[in-house]
Amino acid sequence: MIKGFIFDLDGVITDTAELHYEAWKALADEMGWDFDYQVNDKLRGISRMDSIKVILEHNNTSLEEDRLAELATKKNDIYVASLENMTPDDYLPGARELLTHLRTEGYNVALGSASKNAIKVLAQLNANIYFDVIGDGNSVSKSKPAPDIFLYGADKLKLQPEECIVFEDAESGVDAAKAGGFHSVGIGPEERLGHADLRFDSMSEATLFEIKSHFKDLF
Ligand code: G16
Ligand code: MG
Repeated sequence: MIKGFIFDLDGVITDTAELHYEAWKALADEMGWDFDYQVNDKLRGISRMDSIKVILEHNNTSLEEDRLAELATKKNDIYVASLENMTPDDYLPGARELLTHLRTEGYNVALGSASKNAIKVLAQLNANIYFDVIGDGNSVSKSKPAPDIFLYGADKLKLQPEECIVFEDAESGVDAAKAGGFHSVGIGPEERLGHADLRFDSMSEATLFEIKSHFKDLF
């Protein structure tokens, strides 16, 4: 029986991919690295340090761990500054409606994000009210595709993985949900999320009615 929902943040509740792109692009330009939207898409759901490694690999370059951390911090400063412009108008269409519906129906809801800036993003959106538990990039050490962040959320909600549905926009996020024994809903294209139990092109289609219709034996 489904009792809880665990939401990824970036790409599910709000679209920060563009802000991450702009911050990585500014760093890449300064460093003379090649970086485009295709590379940016590979960074979906993965941690900041893993992201910079993907960018370096794409450029056939390597750097010492200390220097990597320094540059990742530089990118993060640019990203965090850009969050100042985020407002409650920046939910992805349909996200706030679904969160509100889950609240009124009394479901348990957790955040399961890889971001260390999740608290800041939730504050900008005024979204704290929708979550019983916040799991972010500071809650666990192993990032997606490891299931740890979702297991953390379920544990804090006092639920078993099979009692929860995870919402994800990243391939590695659906992998993580599956590895942990959760039901999964993918938000995005078939090429990226074809392995999710249920998939929608966007959050505006992800209504509680549609979810209940698909997982009908579990409600
Ligand atoms: C998000 C983004 C990733 C980003 C990661 C870490 O994960 O999708 O692109 O690299 O957070 O973010 P930060 O640098 O803010 O710690 P999620 O899991 O919310 O999609
Ligand atoms: Mg995401």
